[in-house]
Amino acid sequence: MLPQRTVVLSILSTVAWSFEMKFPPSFKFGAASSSYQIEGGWNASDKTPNIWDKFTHDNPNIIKNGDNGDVACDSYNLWERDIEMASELGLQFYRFSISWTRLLPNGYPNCVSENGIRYYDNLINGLLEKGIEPIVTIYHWELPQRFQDLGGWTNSLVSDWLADYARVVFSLYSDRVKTWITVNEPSILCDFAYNTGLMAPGITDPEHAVYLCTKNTLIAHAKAWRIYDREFKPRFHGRVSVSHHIVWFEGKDEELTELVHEYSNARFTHPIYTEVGGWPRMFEKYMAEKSRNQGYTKSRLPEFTEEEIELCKGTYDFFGLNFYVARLVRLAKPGEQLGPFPIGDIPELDVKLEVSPDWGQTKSLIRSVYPESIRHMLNWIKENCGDVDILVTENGYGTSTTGLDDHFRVQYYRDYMEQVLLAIKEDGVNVIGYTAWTLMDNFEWSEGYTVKYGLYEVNFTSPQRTRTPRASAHFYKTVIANRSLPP
Ligand code: LGS
Repeated sequence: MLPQRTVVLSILSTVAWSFEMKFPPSFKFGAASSSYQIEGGWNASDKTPNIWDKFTHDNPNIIKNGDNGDVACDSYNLWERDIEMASELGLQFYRFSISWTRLLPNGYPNCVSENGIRYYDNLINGLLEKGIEPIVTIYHWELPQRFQDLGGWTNSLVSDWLADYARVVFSLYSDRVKTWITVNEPSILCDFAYNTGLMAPGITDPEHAVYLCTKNTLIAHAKAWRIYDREFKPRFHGRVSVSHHIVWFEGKDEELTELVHEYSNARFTHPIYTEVGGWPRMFEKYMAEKSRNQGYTKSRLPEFTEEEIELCKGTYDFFGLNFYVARLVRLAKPGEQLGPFPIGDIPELDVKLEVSPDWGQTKSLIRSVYPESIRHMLNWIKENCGDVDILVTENGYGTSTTGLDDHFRVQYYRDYMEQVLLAIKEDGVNVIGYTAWTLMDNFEWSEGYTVKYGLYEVNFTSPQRTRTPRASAHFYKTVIANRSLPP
């Protein structure tokens, strides 16, 4: 038995600690997924192929093991189990996405699938019955293939295609869904799909397509946001934003680091969250000069008209942050080999990206484990995007290790959430919630099923796609129940 004094001291320190480590009462905890990564049912009912269906079927060599999302976690059939898991964890919200061609088989708003409507109705209603708020991502990278055949995100018409689709989604579900994400990670969407070609549709055009995509995703988001703002917000009082994938950069050369921030992050945030709008200035100037030196008459970065600048400005009700990556920045040495963007380096800026030996390292694409970086990032948003409500819409740890004892993921969640808490308590950043990526192992894009992020392990060899909670699921459940972190 412990001496009485020790017991009293230990109780006191636990009380003091849990008080300090307590999240504010309004703070919400959730988990996320996306349709292509979990649903399967790729050709069920009247659904037509999207770009990921075609990309995986045509390019098994790009995806690890030639995997695809044809069946994935089979959430098309197992959605009730997904709700049960969300409920077991005590989630306050579940962020999932809608598959465009499951809802609109020909992509256009004039033909809505009854089965598609029903599938998402069931999911939304099932969550609400368990007291879990549905947060819906309208576009998590699954463009109807027929639109890709017309140029996809490089065709400026895409903003109207997305806006029309968004209006259908808002009309169907706004009575029950109050938080919306228009586009998931425009930066990863454009930089991977149109620059490096690692994601569907696999286009490798770092000079032009990537910037057309950048502009078009911003306009598409802005049109969808304005549709909600004008036609739905007065009745349903919800909130709409983007989920931005933002990378934390550090470097000795401050000006270069700022340019890298503008190129990677502010290219997508500056047009939306600043009062002046348009492209971040240093990056805009850099592109104009570089393009001139390359012999182009015009900058490779497409211009915004005054009207477009106004269209995009202020189109947010909160800031959605997907956060995973930190990098050190330095100028490449003459003749130094640069890795492909954005996994390795940034050839457009002649910049080398590295992971500091002071940070934790992983073998995954993300490479860095640096919990303080999320706090830096939250402060960067506050300083650069205004004192806005921030919802962490994704954060998590991917590994090729299987098994239920994922103590490294428990540590990761604990340490990153601690930094979120410090940003709230010490720095006064308005972080309103945290979303774990992800509820269960799923199809991790070009990594196929080899990289696992799940709170629940999924057995992909069993036809039942059995889901089993990992140590991290038990941990997250306790955090949510106590609304506080362990030491
Ligand atoms: O599965 C995705 C998760 C996992 O890791 C999810 O669908 C995406 O929204 C999100 O992008 N996710 C993710 N991101 C890590 C991105 C690594 C990019 C490396 C860039 C290095 C500079």
